[in-house]
This record gives sequence, structure tokens and C-alpha cells, in this order.
Amino acid sequence: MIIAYKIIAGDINLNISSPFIFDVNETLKSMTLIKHVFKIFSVATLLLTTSVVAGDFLVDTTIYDTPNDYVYGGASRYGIDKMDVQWADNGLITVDVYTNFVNYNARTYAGGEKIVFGDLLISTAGTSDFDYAFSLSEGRNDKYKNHHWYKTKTWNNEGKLIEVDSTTTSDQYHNGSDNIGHGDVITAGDAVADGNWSVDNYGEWTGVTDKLSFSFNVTGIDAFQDASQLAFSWAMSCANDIIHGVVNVDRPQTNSIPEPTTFLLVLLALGLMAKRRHKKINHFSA
Ligand SMILES: [Ca+2]
Ligand SMILES: [Ca+2]
Ligand SMILES: [Ca+2]
Repeated sequence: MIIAYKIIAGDINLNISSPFIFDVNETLKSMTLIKHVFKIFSVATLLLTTSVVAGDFLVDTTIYDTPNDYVYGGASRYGIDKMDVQWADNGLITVDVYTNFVNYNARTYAGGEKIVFGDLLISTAGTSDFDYAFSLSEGRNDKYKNHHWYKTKTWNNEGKLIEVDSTTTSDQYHNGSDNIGHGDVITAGDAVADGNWSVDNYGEWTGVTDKLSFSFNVTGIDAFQDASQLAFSWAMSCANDIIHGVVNVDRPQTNSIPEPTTFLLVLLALGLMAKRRHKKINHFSA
């Protein structure tokens, strides 16, 4: 009597030429194979879990401003090009604003007030109803001129993520001056997290637009954790140019990880197969 059967992936054929002869080595091989299958499943599950979590961004988007949409003073002084928004899986949100205004911060006046960087306004509802803001708690009135032609000069400052109580418009801030744009530019409210902001002024010969970068961590802040869209708006205090836009929040797709029940069923099936094989083998050797 010849009994031949394949084990799972077909790597090993157990050929038993007689019901009364039974190869111990082959049995050990089959048990080893089952162990390997278990290992492969464990590793595969780990890899799937890792690929979903590590290095993913909930938001990784660029908002482009409309070209030449500044209202007064010229694009070379007030123009804003774009805003890069990233929300990493460690909770850190970074917003980079590219604007020519870096050279002109705190250098010119409107309505008797210096024209300076505004706060970054945020809506966790994805609307123009701003409920959070990144507030510049220091450095707003500093100058950020880079006198080098091709080297980058960088400044680092502290800021705070605040829950917005009120906003100041460009009109209010500059005492109703005629030659300014319109928009909410400065915020007031209670701090919910510390953060940082930096200024990169690229040398003129690099041809790169200067950058403001805001960063803050929103871990544990429900309004952000529940948000499906975020809206951002930024302008210098005179709002001669404003950039705003809405970004979608992509939550990790947890259903690409094997369901615990599916995984248990696979383990159970493998266990049963091993048990049945063991029984058969015992029967043959009896
Ligand atoms: Ca613009
Ligand atoms: Ca520059
Ligand atoms: Ca604009």
C-alpha cells in the first residue's frame, strides 16, 4: 500500500510505502514545516502592521496660492507662493509658508503700526471658522534680513498652539489704514501646546523664495484627532497677500492588518491539520 500526501505548500512529500513503516525524520520535517508556517504568519503580520504605521503622514500636501493675487505693494515684497502642510504619525504638524515678505518683516508701516508676520490660523472643521492658531509668542517684531548672496540664514523662535478666543483683522491692527488688504491676521486665546517657528532667508542668488516654518504637536487634542479636514490661513499683518486652503486628513487604514479573528482561524486550522497528521501517523505505526 502506497500512501503519498503533500504538506501544505508541497515542499515535502511524505511517501510511506507500508502502513507499518513510518519515518520519524519525515514526521519531524512536517512538524518543522508547520512551525515555519507559523513563523511566516507572525512575520507577515508584523510587516503589515509596520508598513501601515511607520513613516506615514496623515497630511502631506502643498497648498498653492493664486499667482499675482497680492493687493498692494507688489509681489516682490508681499507675495506668498505656497504652503506645505505635513502631519506626521507622531502628532507633529509642520506648516511651511514660502513668501517674499521675510525680507520686509517689521521694516514698513501702515496706519502707524509695523507690518509684521501674522499668526497661522487653523480650523479643525475645515472651514473659515478658526478654532485654533499657531501664535508667534516671540520674534514677531524682529528683522530677518540675509545679507549673504547664496548662504541661508536661519532664525528659531518659540510659539504656542492656542485655542482661539478672538481674532484681530488687518484693518483693526493697522488702525483702518486704506492701503492694506482684508483678513484675520492675529489671534488671542489659551495655549494648549508649545511649538516652534523658524525663518529661513535664502541668499538672493539662490533664487529660492524665503520660508516661514511653524511646528507644533497635536497629540491628545481631540479637535485634531477627530478632524477629517483642516483649514489653514496665513498672512502678514496688512494682509496684502493671504494664503489659505483646506487639506484632507488620511487616517491609517487599519483594515489592511489581518483581523484578529481571521488570524486565530488560520492558527486553529493549522493546529487541526497538525493534530490530524499526528493521529494518522500514530494509526499507521500502531
Ligand atoms: Ca500670492
Ligand atoms: Ca531671500
Ligand atoms: Ca493669496
